[in-house]
Amino acid sequence: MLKALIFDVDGTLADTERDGHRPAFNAAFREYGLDWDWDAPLYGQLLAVTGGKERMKYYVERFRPDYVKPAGFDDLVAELHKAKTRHYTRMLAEGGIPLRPGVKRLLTEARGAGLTLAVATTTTPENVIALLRHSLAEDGPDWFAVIAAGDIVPAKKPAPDIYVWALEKLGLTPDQCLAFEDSENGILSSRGAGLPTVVTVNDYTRDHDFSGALAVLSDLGEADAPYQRLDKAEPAEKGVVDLARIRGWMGPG
Ligand code: XBP
Ligand code: MG
Repeated sequence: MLKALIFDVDGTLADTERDGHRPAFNAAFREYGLDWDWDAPLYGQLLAVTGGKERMKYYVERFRPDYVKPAGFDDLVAELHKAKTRHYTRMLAEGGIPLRPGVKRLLTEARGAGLTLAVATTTTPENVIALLRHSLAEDGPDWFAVIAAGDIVPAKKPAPDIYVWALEKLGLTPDQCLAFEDSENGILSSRGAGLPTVVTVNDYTRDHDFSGALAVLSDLGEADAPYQRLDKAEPAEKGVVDLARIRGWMGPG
């Protein structure tokens, strides 16, 4: 029986990457006098690596052979990442990034029906709290029984560890939960933990491989703007993702 919904954050709850994390990284780079500047297409390539610190190191290795790493490069990356988190959370506090269609509607319905809500994400905990507070509701973080985020597991997505950690905290088995993801790294992680997974794509992830998804959708849909199902040519399914539809997909259990 379905007991909990577990949400990825970046790209799933909100389109945070292109106009949120990316400019926050760039602001941190400027603050530290670096000539690093990540435009939107480059950022799409950098998203191959999850985790901000890991992404900066990947950028240097893959795209900046000219950059001479200083002694204590890992410390510099950690400092840059702190600055980036500060810029990102400030942008959210200034009212930056709305939730994706259908997210608040589904969270509200699930809460009302007594389902447990959780988060499983690679991003830093402060970022999750700021997004939930500023884009969902002042008490948004309290809607979630478990927030699994950031460095609490060393192996980030696509490793299943963050979902396994969330399941342990919830005290639930994978078949009692449904995960929501937006990316290939995300579904590799959730499916690796054995979770049925619904995918809502975005511009960065539309062409990813979502093998094993329960459904691949444009978004969660609103009554006046239904989702489109992308993983099946027919039937041309449309609608809103609500608990009735989820139970239809998952079976009686
Ligand atoms: C999210 C990420 C994160 C964010 C940046 O992936 O990859 O790295 O881009 O967050 P997912 P931090 O949606 O699959 O969890 O800079 O806080 O790491
Ligand atoms: Mg994501």
